Amino acid sequence: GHKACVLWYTGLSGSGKSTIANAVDKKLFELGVHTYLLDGDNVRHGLNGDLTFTDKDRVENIRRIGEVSKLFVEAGLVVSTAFISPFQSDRDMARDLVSNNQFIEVFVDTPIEVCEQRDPKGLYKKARSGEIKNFTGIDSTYEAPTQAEVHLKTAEQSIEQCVDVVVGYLKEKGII
Ligand code: GGZ
Repeated sequence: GHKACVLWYTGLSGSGKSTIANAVDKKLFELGVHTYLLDGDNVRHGLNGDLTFTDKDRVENIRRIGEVSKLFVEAGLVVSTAFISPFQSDRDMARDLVSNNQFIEVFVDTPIEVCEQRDPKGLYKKARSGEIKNFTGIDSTYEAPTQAEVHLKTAEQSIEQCVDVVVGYLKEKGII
C-alpha cells in the first residue's frame, strides 16, 4: 500500500513540467502506485474548456484543478498536476484543500531564456511578436515558489535525475 498525495508541479511554459510529471507517473505505475495525472491535455480542453489565460481565468483554472486533486486524494491516489499555476496564493489555496503533508509543491525551475530557446510550440515567438497576449513570463506574471518541497533545475539535471529526486522524496516521506 501507499499513502495519497498531490505532486503539484509549477513552472513556466516549456519548463518541463509535463515531461517530468509523465515520467514520474510512469515510474510510480511501475512501482504499483495508483496514480492520476492532470495536465493541459485532459483539463484545459475538457473541464476547463471555457477558460482563457487572463489572470481571472487562471485563478479559476487552478481552483478547479485543486478541487479535482482533492477528490483524487480522497480516493487514495498519488495525483500529479502539471500547470503553470503562476500565483502563489492559488497554489496555497490548492494546498489548503488537503492536509499539509499531502501537498508537495514541485518547482520546475527552468530559466525563461532556456524555455524560450526550447520553444517547442513556437508560443514564445508568438508572444514576443504580440500575436499572443498575456503570455507567462513575457506579459503575464509568474511568481516563483520560495518554499517548494522539491526544487528541480532542468537546465542542469536530466529528466531521469529529476524523476529520481521526486520519487526519492516520496520514499523519504514514507508516502510510497
Ligand atoms: C501561458 C499559454 C498561454 C499563455 C497558451 N500563457 O507550453 P504549453 O502551452 O503546452 O503550456 C502552456 C499552457 C498553460 O496552461 P496552464 O493551464 O498550465 O496555465 S495556468 O496554470 O497559468 O492557468 C502553453 C499554453 O497553455 N498557453 N496561451 N497566454 N501559456
